[in-house]
Amino acid sequence: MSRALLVVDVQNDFTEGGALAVAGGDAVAAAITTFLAAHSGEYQVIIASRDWHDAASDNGGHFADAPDFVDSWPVHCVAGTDGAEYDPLLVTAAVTHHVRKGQGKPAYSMFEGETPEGETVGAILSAAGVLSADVAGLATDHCVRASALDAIAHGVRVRVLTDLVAGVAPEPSDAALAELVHAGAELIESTDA
Ligand code: VGL
Ligand code: ZN
Repeated sequence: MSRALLVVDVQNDFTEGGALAVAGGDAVAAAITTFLAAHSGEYQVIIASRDWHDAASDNGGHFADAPDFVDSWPVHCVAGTDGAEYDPLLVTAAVTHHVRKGQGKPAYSMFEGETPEGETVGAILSAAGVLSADVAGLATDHCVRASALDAIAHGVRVRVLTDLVAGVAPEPSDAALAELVHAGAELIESTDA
């Protein structure tokens, strides 16, 4: 049975000091690196995504001067900028597929993105015969939520590694985890993975 690890948006703009910093983002980046050092061999596919928005565009209303932090946001993860790069605390050597999403439009799920070769996450999982996926990254209440829901919809068994995610806001993050459980995901600590 093939397994996948989905590493969502561990980028400079979502970690401490970034344009849309998530509290605990640096710690999540470092903890995913530690987890990968011990467990990368257990995954046939390791997909990392990056939010990758257009410069000089509001990206379909995703950027706003007065953001509501629900549907609109300060400028973040502009393609080619340092903010869009992986946080250096995340060691990406074991990543098998790099996906970008959000060019010119909001795209919370990594399933909306594609590799430089144009492969989607769904196609990668199907081609590898992946039946189960573990999910980690940022932010719990937005891109982790959307990516995990899409993984469930794709038909794979999903586990959220709860110590390897962090959210923008506590209540929506708790609600997102509850929603994922309702949708069929399992919540586990990475030490139990
Ligand atoms: C994200 C807000 C805006 C995320 C992306 O990666 O969770 N959040 N764009
Ligand atoms: Zn974004």
